[in-house]
Amino acid sequence: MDEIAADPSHPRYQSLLLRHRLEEAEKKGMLAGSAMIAHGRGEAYDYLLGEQTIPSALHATKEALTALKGASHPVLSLNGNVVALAGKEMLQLAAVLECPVEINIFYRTPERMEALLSHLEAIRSSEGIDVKILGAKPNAKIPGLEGPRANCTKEGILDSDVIMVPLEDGDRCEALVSMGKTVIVIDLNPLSRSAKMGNITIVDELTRVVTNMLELLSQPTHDNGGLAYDNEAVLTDALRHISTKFGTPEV
Ligand code: PTJ
Repeated sequence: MDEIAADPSHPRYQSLLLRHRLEEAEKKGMLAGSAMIAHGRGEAYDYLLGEQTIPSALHATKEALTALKGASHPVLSLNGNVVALAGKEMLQLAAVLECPVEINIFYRTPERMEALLSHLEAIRSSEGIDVKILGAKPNAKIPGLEGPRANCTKEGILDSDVIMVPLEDGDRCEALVSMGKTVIVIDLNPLSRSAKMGNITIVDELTRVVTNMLELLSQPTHDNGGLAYDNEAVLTDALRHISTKFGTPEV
């Protein structure tokens, strides 16, 4: 990271930090070829959202925590971007929720799986986080998907009742919903197929979501206080926020 990016007082510090994490992960062979494109699309939406957690996203985050806490077999699905941006925090979250994480990547190669697993294993041992990391030996398939992207583990994704899928591909999200799971999506694009398919969609930046979740879980109550949850309303609110950010156009 250059001098400007290393300075927390720099106005773009957070954005530069996340980019730096991706650059480092790229060097270690952890990322898909299109990882930077996906991140850039996320950045664009985040800019339009004002790089903040909007109230409807916090509402969805609380709903997601309620679902994860009430699940019999919750699991957190991790892809290359997620491990690069928030590998440590996802392991910490899984530890608090007492659930496994599963590496489940769209562009699956043995080399990438190895790089992601060893990166997470290193964090787990250096931080002393007691969490099961699944995905190394897939022994099941997600029904309705073709090829290596269908691979998963029975004890993790296949048998899960509630699954959190940050930055998920639309097809896979749809397949998981069709299996009857409660699918929690984290996606800055409220118009993506995953965002629309998910049962609970958090339209917010991944690292902010995980930070919020860890903070909420450290408090005595972290649910929505019985408020009804409507995922379509959450998506509509995010779009409204984006379209009104700069005020109403004059013409
Ligand atoms: O590691 P792999 O092989 O599983 O591949 C991972 C990527 C992300 C490359 C792959 O799933 C992909 O191509 O994803 P998409 O279809 O580009 O979708 C990514 C979505 O995540 C987009 O809608 C982005 O707006 C959104 N996004 C990107 N970065 C973030 C984000 N949402 C929340 N937080 C982010 N940091």
